[in-house]
Amino acid sequence: MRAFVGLGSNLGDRLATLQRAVDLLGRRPGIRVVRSSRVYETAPVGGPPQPPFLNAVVELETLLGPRELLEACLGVERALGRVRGERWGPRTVDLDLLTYGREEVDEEGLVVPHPRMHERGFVLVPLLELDADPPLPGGRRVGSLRLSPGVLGEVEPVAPALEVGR
Ligand code: X6L
Ligand code: MG
Ligand code: MG
Repeated sequence: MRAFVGLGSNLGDRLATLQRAVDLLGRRPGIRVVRSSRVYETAPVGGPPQPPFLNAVVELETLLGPRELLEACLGVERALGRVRGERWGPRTVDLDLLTYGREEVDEEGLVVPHPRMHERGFVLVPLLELDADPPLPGGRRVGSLRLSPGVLGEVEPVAPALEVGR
């Protein structure tokens, strides 16, 4: 199955952390990282005042089901030393399962497509680099989103795509 995962970091060496996350994800059984978006610096949205993020999106080919893929993402977060503190607070690394094919999943702790993804420039901008017509919550299409002003701003490419398959 084709899936998209959003990556974010706003603590430590953010770019090195995102690259390590891609490396670790691609080493898990049943996951191949197909390609990455460029890396964007983005203003923090929600939560306390906190440093700017680096965000990217990767496209995966996976043999795993959505729950197993979520567990793999959480495993990578733990391997990179993520400590969960305040809700929406700063984090070393965050891996969010955005979409899993065109499947809709709504289970405890696992909602796909990610219910807020279409409102967030730090997800949409890198995702649209990889897929001009991505699955969105509620069967929405990109062309029919009415994005509030600013959603696509405060998102600047700062580095090329993360390396895949190393
Ligand atoms: C009102 C209330 C409007 C809350 C928005 C939006 C809360 C996004 C949390 C919100 C609200 C989030 C990242 C981030 C976070 C990230 C950037 C979240 C969870 N993660 N900002 N904020 N990049 N730029 O990866 O997404 S915390
Ligand atoms: Mg997140
Ligand atoms: Mg998360």
